[in-house]
Amino acid sequence: MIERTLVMIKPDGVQRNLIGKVISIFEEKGLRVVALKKLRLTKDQAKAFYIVHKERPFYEDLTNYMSSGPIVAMVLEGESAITRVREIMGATDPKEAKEGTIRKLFGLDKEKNTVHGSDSPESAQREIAFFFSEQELLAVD
Ligand code: 3AN
Repeated sequence: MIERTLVMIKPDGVQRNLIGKVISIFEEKGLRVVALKKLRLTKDQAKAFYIVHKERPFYEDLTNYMSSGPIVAMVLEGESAITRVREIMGATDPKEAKEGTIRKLFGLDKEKNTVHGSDSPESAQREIAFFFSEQELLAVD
């Protein structure tokens, strides 16, 4: 099934000039960019985005980090895009990520792991709407 998913290049990726490299990896695997923007989240926006993690011990650090510098948010589309993107990103901890995954290649630690991808169809729908209006989602034809 053709799906859409929300990907972020986190502050460590933007700061190290990896925007193009990360997008290339997704494009080479057949995913297509249907929306794209660079922005900086406020602390409150980061807290809202990660609200499902509010009870986790790393919530405060994670939301401080995600609001510490610019990020790139994008919507990717493709066959089974939600699971494909998560496979291409690799495990949360770069030390555990498989060879060739984005987090293995570029991730620094569990927090500065370069990319985010939605973990379910429900998350994808919520996260896409968090960043983009309907008019900003341009279907690939
Ligand atoms: P993933 O992004 O792989 O789905 P989640 O959903 O478990 O990982 O965690 C959400 C985000 O919280 C991760 N992307 C990661 O940056 C951060 N995170 C998860 N576990 C930790 C941890 N133990 N310490 C610091 N940050 C963490």
